[in-house]
Amino acid sequence: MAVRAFNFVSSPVSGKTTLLERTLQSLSQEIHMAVVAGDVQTHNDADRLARHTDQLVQAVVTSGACHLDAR
Ligand SMILES: Nc1nc2c(ncn2[C@@H]2O[C@H](COP(=O)(O)OP(=O)(O)OP(=O)(O)O)[C@@H](O)[C@H]2O)c(=O)[nH]1
Ligand SMILES: [Mg+2]
Repeated sequence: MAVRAFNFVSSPVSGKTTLLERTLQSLSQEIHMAVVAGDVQTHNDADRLARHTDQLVQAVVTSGACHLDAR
């Protein structure tokens, strides 16, 4: 099975989570999508996204690191 992955990284408060919320609202009935939500401190974004999909929304709290490594 082919899995396509997109990595959204941008400045704080630039609209990443809003873009993902709208994408899930629009396409989650047609396309199987899962989200891994990385955050330096909280799982607030994962909680926001979980309201829009029953697909896996995994929060990774990095304790300060500003990006997720693939592993
Ligand atoms: N005007 C406008 N506001 C937007 C847009 N997208 C998001 N916002 C607003 O910008 C604010 C931040 O949006 P988020 O989606 O939480 O941004 P984020 O990049 O996930 O923020 P962090 O996770 O804190 O880095 C919210 O108040 C959104 O409603 C947009 O396209 N236009
Ligand atoms: Mg966010």
